[in-house]
Amino acid sequence: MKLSEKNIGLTFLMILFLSFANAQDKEQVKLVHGSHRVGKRTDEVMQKWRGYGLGQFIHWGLYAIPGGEWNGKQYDGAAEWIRSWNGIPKSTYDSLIYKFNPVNFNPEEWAGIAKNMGAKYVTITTKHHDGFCLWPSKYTSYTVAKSPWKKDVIGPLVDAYNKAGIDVILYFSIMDWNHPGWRYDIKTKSDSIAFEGFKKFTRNQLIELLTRYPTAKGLWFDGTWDKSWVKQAEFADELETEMRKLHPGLIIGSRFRADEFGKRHFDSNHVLMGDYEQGWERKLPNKIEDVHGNDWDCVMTVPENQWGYNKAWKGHIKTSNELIEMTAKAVSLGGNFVLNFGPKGDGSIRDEEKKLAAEIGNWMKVNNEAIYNCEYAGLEKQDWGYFTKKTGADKIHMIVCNIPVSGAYQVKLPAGTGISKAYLLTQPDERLNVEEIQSNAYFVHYKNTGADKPFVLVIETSSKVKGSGNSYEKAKT
Ligand code: FHN
Repeated sequence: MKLSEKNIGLTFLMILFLSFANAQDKEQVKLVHGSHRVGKRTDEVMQKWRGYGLGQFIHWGLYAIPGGEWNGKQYDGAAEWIRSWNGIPKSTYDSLIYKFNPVNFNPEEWAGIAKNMGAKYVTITTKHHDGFCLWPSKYTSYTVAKSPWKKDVIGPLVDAYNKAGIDVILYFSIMDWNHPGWRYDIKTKSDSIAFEGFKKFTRNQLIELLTRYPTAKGLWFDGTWDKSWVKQAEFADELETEMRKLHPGLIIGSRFRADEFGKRHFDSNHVLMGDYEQGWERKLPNKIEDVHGNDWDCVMTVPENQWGYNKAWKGHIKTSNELIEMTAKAVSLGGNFVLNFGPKGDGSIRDEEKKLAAEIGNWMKVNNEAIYNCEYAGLEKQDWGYFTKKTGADKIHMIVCNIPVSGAYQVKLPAGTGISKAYLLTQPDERLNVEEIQSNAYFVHYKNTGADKPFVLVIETSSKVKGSGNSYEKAKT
């Protein structure tokens, strides 16, 4: 009797389990061109990428020549989109190629500015939406080779940045306004024929880039949102496989391809497509749940939305303190922060950007310990700023962006963990007073009245001896 009761119980549990598994199964969409992997990449190249913390973005191309202005009129949108404006005929824009002669272009100087800022990687536009190539591509005449400049721009930049110890990622826009085969959608037979030609051209250019610049660590795709490209799940999937084979370790973000149901960034089973999430443009996540356990980077402009050089920056211009805080926030949530620069048409970098880079660099020189090779610390966010944790160590950084007037910095630790030491990053020999205020909650005391920039406190943690410390009674409510 007892046994049969047990059997009934077991059968019931089995049915419950099977129907649960079945329900789970049903939710899974069968995909041929979905994500290639569940979970993060663990190889060395990707681990290095994860530890960069801070990067630089470069938007440079023909659009830098008008700099957001045409015949004395200001274009309202982002300067690199000026070709799409009715106020400027397309052919007139395209003939800017005959004016591309950046006599002040100095790749070593650009790399020096990035290095001094503390950037560990750079993402450079090889070709933006206008289709103009900064390398002498064999597959189009719309390149630097046909400009008065005549020379490759990408090669010298890759060399200069690599020499400065900075890894290079190549930005590539799939959307190409200059190519006759580009379509926003494919509606007719002739669209289809034209787009087939465009696909071959795109493949050729990508293989060309990877072959010419073998030290590049990855490709940063853009202009992939139009229906024409979204419909190319099979082609894009095969191309991704081909590129990865040609260039082992290649890093590709979530913008490159859609699955066969047209889902972008995340496939129809909500799995990230590519090696990191590329959707954080001009915005940051607020909490760790927002990034779903994935790698990600945030790309950010200095004004509200200008990537290419715009003579007249309008609206709010971010300060170095804001950008440092964004870097801290990005790293505290397991991402990288990438700050955009839009060099001028003559190849020089505008003074405002140089100044910001220098200010961020001054901060990074003192505090980079809290940014490089750091990750999400797993602690509850506090109002004074951001926690980052050195990967593989028990050292936690507190990047202070809002100084509490009390001089008391709250920290909540997991049960069984205590603070063994607390100090200012710049004064490791002077211990700060740590006070336990509740179960697992502490104040680190540091009275600072003069800081005009974020600063870093460090706590070292260790396991607590059981039964040590005060006992706290929970409120009965
Ligand atoms: O349209 C572009 C824009 O010009 C710029 O290149 C940014 C950089 O992330 N990407 C596109 C918009 O997502």
